[in-house]
Amino acid sequence: MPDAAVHVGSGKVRELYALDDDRLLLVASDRISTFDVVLPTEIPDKGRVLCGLSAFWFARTGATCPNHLLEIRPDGRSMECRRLEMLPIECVVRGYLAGSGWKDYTQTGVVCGHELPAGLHESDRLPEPIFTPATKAEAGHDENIDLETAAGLVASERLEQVQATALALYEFAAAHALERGIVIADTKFEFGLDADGTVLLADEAFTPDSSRFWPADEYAAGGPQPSFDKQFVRDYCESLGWDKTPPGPDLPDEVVAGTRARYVEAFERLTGIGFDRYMDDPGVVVR
Ligand code: PZK
Repeated sequence: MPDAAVHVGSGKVRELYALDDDRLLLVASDRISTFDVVLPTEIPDKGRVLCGLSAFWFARTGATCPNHLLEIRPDGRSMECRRLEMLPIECVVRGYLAGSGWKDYTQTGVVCGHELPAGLHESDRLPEPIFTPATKAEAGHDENIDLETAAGLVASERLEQVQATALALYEFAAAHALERGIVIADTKFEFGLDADGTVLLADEAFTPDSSRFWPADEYAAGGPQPSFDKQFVRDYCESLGWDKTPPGPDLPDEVVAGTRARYVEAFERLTGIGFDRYMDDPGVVVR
């Protein structure tokens, strides 16, 4: 009998288990967070959508960068992956000016050392995508850092390599998504090294939890954009006047159903695969 999986870590909405010395199991739950708080109500199949999307992108970007995916379990939410030595930086690519990028720009005109043109507005598309690394905070928010600081954490040759890889991955996925009506405004990657020192893409990739997905048909720069996946949840929470400190509110059935439908819609648009087919046979996304 194989050894039991040993729990080795928890994220806000994911769990990590060790299978053996070389393999981990990354399990995507149906938990949802908003305004940095995990809510008491789950969104059915959210974890399956995110796991399936990650696997879809891993299968289609393997030529640009090898990745940690070994297989998806039949439950559709658990990914067996290679155990790597993770690089100690978050590799963020921004194609649009939002979140902390917009905040840094308003204060200094600079984002992670990139001097951007004057006069940009919130959510503007950038002249070209920029690589904006961040530290991995144990608690609280990741902190944006410039390339020199990042090079002190991973060595400058390694940084050049992951920067070029991250930009290439973003360009590929953002173009694919835009053809299907979704703007990927920005995205976060994590990379790790295998025993040979090869860089692999790890964690999740191009999911709505690791990226900002915006509906392309509603895109209008000059202010914040609606979230493709979480907007019903945000609107409901705002309508309550909740102060955004834990505990978060329970979600009513119609908000749960509407949000589940948006996750499924993102999956089906991006993959071109019916979500029911994925539920039947999760391997369908990697073939
Ligand atoms: C790894 N995390 C993030 C924390 C989660 C996820 N392939 C890998 N090898 C070694 N370590 C990791 C990975 C990956 N991916 C990922 N932390 C370590 C994390 C908590 C829960 F689901």
